[in-house]
This record gives sequence, C-alpha cells and structure tokens, in this order.
Amino acid sequence: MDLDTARTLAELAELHALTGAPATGARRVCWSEDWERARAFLIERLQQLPVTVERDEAGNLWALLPGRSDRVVAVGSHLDSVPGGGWLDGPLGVLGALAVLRAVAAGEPPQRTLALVDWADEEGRFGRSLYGSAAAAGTLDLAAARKLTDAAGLRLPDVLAAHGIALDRVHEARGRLARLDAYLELHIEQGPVLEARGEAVAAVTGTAGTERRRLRFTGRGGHAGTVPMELRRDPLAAAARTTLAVAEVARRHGGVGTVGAIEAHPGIPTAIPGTVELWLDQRHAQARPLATMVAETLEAASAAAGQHGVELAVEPVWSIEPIPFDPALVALAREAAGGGEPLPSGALHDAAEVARAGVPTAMLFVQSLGGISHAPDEDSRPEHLRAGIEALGRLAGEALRR
Ligand code: HGY
Ligand code: MN
Ligand code: MN
Repeated sequence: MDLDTARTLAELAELHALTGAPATGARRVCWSEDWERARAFLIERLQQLPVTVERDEAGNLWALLPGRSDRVVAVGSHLDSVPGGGWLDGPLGVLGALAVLRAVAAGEPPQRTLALVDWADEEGRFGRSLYGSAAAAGTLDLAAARKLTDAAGLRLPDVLAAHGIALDRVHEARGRLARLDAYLELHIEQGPVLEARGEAVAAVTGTAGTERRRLRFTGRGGHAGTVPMELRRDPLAAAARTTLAVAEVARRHGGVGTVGAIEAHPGIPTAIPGTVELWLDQRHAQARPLATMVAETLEAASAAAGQHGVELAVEPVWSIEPIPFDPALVALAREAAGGGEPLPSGALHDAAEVARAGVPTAMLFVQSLGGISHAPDEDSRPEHLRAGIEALGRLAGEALRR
C-alpha cells in the first residue's frame, strides 16, 4: 500500500494550526467551533475521494469506500480534544485512516468495504468518555446521559440538540457496528513505555478498567477571618485529605488514581467553602484490584468527611471494565508494528467500546515523547509517526484481505 505519510504529517500540523496553538494546545472540544472546523477540514478531504460521507444518529462521521463485499473494515479515531490538549491525540488515527483510504481508493476495489470513522466526543466533554462509540455500541446509558453537564454547566442533551442530534435516538447508530469485521485504531501511546523501550510502534493488548465518580462534600460556609478553626466544618479540608488518599490507594494496588478537578463554592479567598465537588478517576488493568481501590478510597473519603464534620455524597458518573482486544488481530498488529511486545493501554479509546460490542478490534501505538499527553507539549518524532501510519496501512491491508 503506497501511503503518502508526508502529506498526513503536513495535514496534522495544518489541523493543529487551524484549531489550536503551540503554547495553549488544542481547542477541538467536541461540538465547539474549532471541532466543527476540524470536521470540515476532514470532510473537505474526504470529498476528493470516491467515498460516501455520512453522519450517524449519534454524530459520528463515517466515510465508506465500497468493496467487493458489504462487510466492513473500519479504521478511525477521534478529532475532538481535551481543552488545551495535544495535536496528535485523536487526529493521528483519523488522518492516518485518511491516508489508508486514499491509498486503497487509488487501487482496485478492496475485498471488503473500507470505512473511516471519526467518533464524536471521545474525550467526554460531559464527564462520560467515549460518548459516540458508546452510542454506536448501544452502551450509552441514556438516563444517565440526560443528566450530564459540562464544566460550564451546559447539558449534554441541549448541546446535542443544537447540532441536530436527539439524545433519545443516538442508539439508532448501532446498526453500523453489526457490519464490521474489524475495527483498527492508530493512536499515540500517551505514556512512557515505548520511549523507555526505544521502540517507535507497538500493538496494544487492550484498555484498563476505569471508574469515574463525583464526590460532593457539604460543610458549613463562613467568613475566613472570623470562624475559629475548632468550629469549622470545612469540606475542602476533607476533599484535600481524600485527594492524598487516592494517590496512596493507587500506589498500594498498582493502579492509577487522579483527582483532576476540585470545585469549591463559593470559591473565593475570604470564605470557607460550603460545598466542594471533587472528580475522581481510578483505573487498573484488572477488575478486582480496581474494585478494591474504589472501596478503599470511598472509605477514606467518608473518614475524612467525619473528621471534618461534613457530609459526603458519592455520584457514580461512569465505569468500563478492562477490555481485551481480539488476540488474532493483535497478533496481526504486532507483525505490522515490527514484532515488539504488545502493551496495555492506561488511556481509554473508542476501540474499547467497539471491542465490547463484539467487533474484532486492535490498536497500534506510536511512541510519545516524555509520555506526555492531554497537554500542549504532547509530541512524537516525525519518523515514528510515519512508521505508525505505515504499520496501520499494513494492518488494514491484511484485515481487508483475510
Ligand atoms: O480518559 C481517557 O483515557 C481518554 O483519553 N479520554
Ligand atoms: Mn484519544
Ligand atoms: Mn485523550
């Protein structure tokens, strides 16, 4: 397959210049104007190919290149980013898929239909990662999704409606996955392993289990200058103790635990907060230790609440179990990547939702410099990006033929 990887690297840089900036990072938060610019950037290029471009009921974008059978091999990722994210997380897989589409379109019709897919809101603007692929997989909990809001308090159903999407109908996107014989995703590793190994590209074994909750501590607000320390019921002190416990528990069990956001109300220097909301994200490659991490952390949170005389309310936001990818496809991906040891993914990917819908799925990782991601200085070496796109082409060629 003759892939124009130089063109893809140029397009990745162009997309970042259009929808982000080196110092402040990517602005492609899903459903935002910059994310719409990114979609338009992709659609403009797809329209130069003999493909049909469609948006499904959840807002995922599909481009189909007909093959000799209507069974489909899908290749994709996500154009949306976290606020201030990097230039590669997502677009590498979507524009890498575009490079494969171009190369296959230049030849005879493939044995299977080839689809490029750009999943909507992989980053979980509303707290639930993998929104678009979950809708297509039928695993999006609509009742829970109806209540979700983003950091600015905008409701998920309203933002979808503003883009012509009815939340109650998003599961109608499910039909497409039934036609997939394989789903392939190229992504940056977003961690330090490949750099430590000195490898450019590797296959991925699967994704870690993830538990996400919002903890609400309710104490008694008051004047920062007049309330004696022994009379305080300070929810932020309880949240701080809990945050330290999250890290200890994660270390104890070999997982990861993150408090990525704490919001104090009223959130001013001269008032003891009345309430504090804390976002908790815990992950582990195995389900049982992950469950133990959650239990121990919630125990520590209620002990901290007791110590500070505040109330604790725990709201589960979302969880996904550890997802293994298809062993046969992972073996093909390993070969395409040059034979290095496949590695597990601590980050979530749309591939997890597609795999748990029963579609044979595999991923390829490209080395991340310094293991940095979800930050403006996310980067990879150009020769590694090109090697990753070439490996994706080899893997897609195999999957189309076998
Ligand atoms: O949270 C994740 O792992 C993904 O990057 N959204
Ligand atoms: Mn990603
Ligand atoms: Mn991400």
